[in-house]
Amino acid sequence: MHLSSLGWDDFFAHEFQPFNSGDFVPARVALEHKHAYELLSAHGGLAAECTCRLLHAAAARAELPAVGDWVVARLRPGEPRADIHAVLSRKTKFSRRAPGDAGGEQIVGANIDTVFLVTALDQDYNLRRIERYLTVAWESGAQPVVLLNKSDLHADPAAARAEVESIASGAPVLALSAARDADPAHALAPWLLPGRTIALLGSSGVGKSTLINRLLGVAHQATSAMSAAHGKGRHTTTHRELLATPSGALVIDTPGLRELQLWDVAAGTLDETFADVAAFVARCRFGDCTHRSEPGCAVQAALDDGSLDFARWQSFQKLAREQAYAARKADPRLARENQAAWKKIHRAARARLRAKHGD
Ligand SMILES: Nc1nc2c(ncn2[C@@H]2O[C@H](COP(=O)(O)OP(=O)(O)OP(=O)(O)O)[C@@H](O)[C@H]2O)c(=O)[nH]1
Ligand SMILES: [Mg+2]
Ligand SMILES: [Zn+2]
Repeated sequence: MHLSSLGWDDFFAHEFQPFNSGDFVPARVALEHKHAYELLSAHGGLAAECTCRLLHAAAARAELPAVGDWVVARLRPGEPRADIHAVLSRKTKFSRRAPGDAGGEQIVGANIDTVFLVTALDQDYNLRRIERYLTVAWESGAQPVVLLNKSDLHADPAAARAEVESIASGAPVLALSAARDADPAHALAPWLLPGRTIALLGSSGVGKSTLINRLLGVAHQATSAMSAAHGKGRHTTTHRELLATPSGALVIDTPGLRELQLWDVAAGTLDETFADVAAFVARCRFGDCTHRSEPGCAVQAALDDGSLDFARWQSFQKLAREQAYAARKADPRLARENQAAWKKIHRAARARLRAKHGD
């Protein structure tokens, strides 16, 4: 297998330079088990593990290999096995806050060019969830494309598509049926290019694996028979896996995400997903407007005259709060500053109260 067909390019060749002298080879992570990996390389498929040194040097889980990563591997003589010595810098990464209380960064996929955000046009359909996915996608560096699957179950897929387009900030939106369309790969051809990496993300049961099988042309991935009663799949896919399509693109199937908590999303990213909201905020009279009751608040005005949808405004606020939370968690200094800022606000409020009551 040629490296360029696995997505290798000048960026990674440059990153690999320090390792060129030894008996190291570059390889790409195709499958991640608990403590083991399957790699694709010029030497074919390799079962691999991290060296103890790499395990100990990694300060956080996110520094260990994830699906889509390029790694520095050393072959074990006479075996289709390798040891992973290092992870090359990532061009892009799709992360979320790990489920549970620990809440560290979890890499869902690395070096992804395009992310297909898959929703189904059934009970799963939810504009607010699509906004959340788009926010994480813009942050990842990958190009988002929204796929509205199961168009066969919707009375007017074109209308749904128009509705999603109105909140998608320019990301392409397609309605399709992975199960019923004669050739679902046709509409996706602009992204299914040789050596390009595409990750499919979305809730369980929306049809990610069904679509991947159609793109591969074989039933490689298990798909679930849905229970018609509640329309939910049961996490049929359990591993993230990178697979090559006949067109030469590399697709990553992922288990359905139950929750997608933001991880370290830069402030500007929310403005990208919510360009319309950001434009209103910019027009408020006061720079520190809280958009509650200040005079000259453009947000309140837009909510009043209906030019800003209330649910969209709530969605923006919710994501902004979550972003602030993740940022505090990721940066203790910021957390302390934030605490100090709150203390100041509370002190000022108490002072105002005292002044009012004259004591
Ligand atoms: N009606 C209809 N059903 C579909 C379509 N695409 C997929 N399905 C069905 O939806 C169910 C779930 O599909 P999967 O491909 O397993 O879903 P998934 O997103 O991979 O789910 P997880 O692996 O659990 O994350 C299966 O029964 C599919 O047959 C479609 O276009 N139309
Ligand atoms: Mg699946
Ligand atoms: Zn305001």
